[in-house]
Amino acid sequence: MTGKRAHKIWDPAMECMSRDERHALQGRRLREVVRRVYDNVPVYRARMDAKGVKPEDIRTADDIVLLPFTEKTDLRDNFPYGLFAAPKSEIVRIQGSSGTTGKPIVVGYTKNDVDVWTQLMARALTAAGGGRDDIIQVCYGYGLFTGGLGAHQGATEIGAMVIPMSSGNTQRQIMMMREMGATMLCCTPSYATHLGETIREMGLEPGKDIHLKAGCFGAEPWTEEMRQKLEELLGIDACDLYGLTEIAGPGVAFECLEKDGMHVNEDHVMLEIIDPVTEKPVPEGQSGEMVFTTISKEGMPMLRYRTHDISSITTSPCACGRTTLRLGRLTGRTDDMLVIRGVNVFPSQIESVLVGIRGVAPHYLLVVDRVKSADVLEVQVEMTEDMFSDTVAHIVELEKKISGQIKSVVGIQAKIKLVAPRSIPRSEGKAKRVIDHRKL
Ligand code: DLL
Repeated sequence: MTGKRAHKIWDPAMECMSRDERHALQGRRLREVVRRVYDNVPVYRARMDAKGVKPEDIRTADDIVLLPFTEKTDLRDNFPYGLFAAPKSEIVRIQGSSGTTGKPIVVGYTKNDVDVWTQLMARALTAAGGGRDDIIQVCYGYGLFTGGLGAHQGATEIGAMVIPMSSGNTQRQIMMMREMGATMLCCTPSYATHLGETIREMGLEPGKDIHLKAGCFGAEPWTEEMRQKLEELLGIDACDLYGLTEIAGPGVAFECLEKDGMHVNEDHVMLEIIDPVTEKPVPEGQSGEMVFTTISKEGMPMLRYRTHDISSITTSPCACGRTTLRLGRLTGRTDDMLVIRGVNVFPSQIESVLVGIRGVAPHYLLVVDRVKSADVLEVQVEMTEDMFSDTVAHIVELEKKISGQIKSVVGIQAKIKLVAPRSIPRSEGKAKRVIDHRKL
């Protein structure tokens, strides 16, 4: 949907303050957080000592560059409590993420941390048009994963009616959405697509049987093409939502209805974009690795956390009136990048090709293998029902078209395998888009 609504802002004082004022606030908060971790977390103290940096060296927000980086391995190595900066008696919540291998990572929140996170999500839901008259269905998973509880807390804060469905059981989700008259949806974009398709297959019509107006979708990469598909499928405004367990959970950054980049909650986090190799900042507008520092967290603050997520920022004003930095759509993670025959390929590049092609559905899987020491990429993509019953000649033609477009966008030849509708497994949470046999 392109029609813009009037912009609502949850906390205008913080979201619309001048950039100079915010920079000063960041400096004050950064000084406090650095002092806190230096005094309470031996790992940070040792890192800062090794770099010859003392808390008193941090005077303004610009001094952030003096601080050491933190990596996901630091969370694993210090599992479970090693990075906590507050006594356990002050921690009221644990959240975590399983990651792909080994030990989980856990993060501890004080009461104040939960309140701040709630505010961040209240801002995000308000920016997507949410308010007290809304009925918000949360189908992010509840539990250690931050999606469910994060969206739930924010929705409660704005006074909406929350339907805490958690993930899974698509038929029941749709029944509740219809009967309760849900107006907003929170889940991963891949699951939203699955919900939308199932709604259509059940013969239900958005606008008539389903009354969603907007959704806050995140937790995995998605493309502009996928947004358009989702907006058409469900008749909604689909807003991007970003976050990660280590920093807060969902709400670190969010889109407003301008849908022109995600506003970063800079009064609580500082964002740097660096070249992942040189570790130096890249100019505004250029892509690089996102590095976050939490400046108000008490339980487990993070200094210069290397997310491995890739994006760019702009400080240009947004029509909504917020003055915060905006993040471009995430193009992927440095560790998601596939190197195929020496060419860097992001799954999102392939998604943007596939979603724009008639005859295929937005469900795909990239299978990478090494055959006789050469890398081979197979793109499995589902055909739509009409295509599935079309002639073999048309299917072959479609394969050629997809392969040609992938070649022109990413520069490599991929083998295209058109598969039957609904044959690629659906995910209730984050979609799995890549199987790399070279790594297995
Ligand atoms: O995915 C938190 C979240 C929940 C965000 C619900 C948005 C909505 P983790 O499980 O720790 O936390 O995974 C964080 O997911 O580093 C990104 O790689 C990816 N990610 C999160 N949001 C987006 C997004 C949650 N909007 C990791 N676009 C991050 C692209 C995203 N990738």
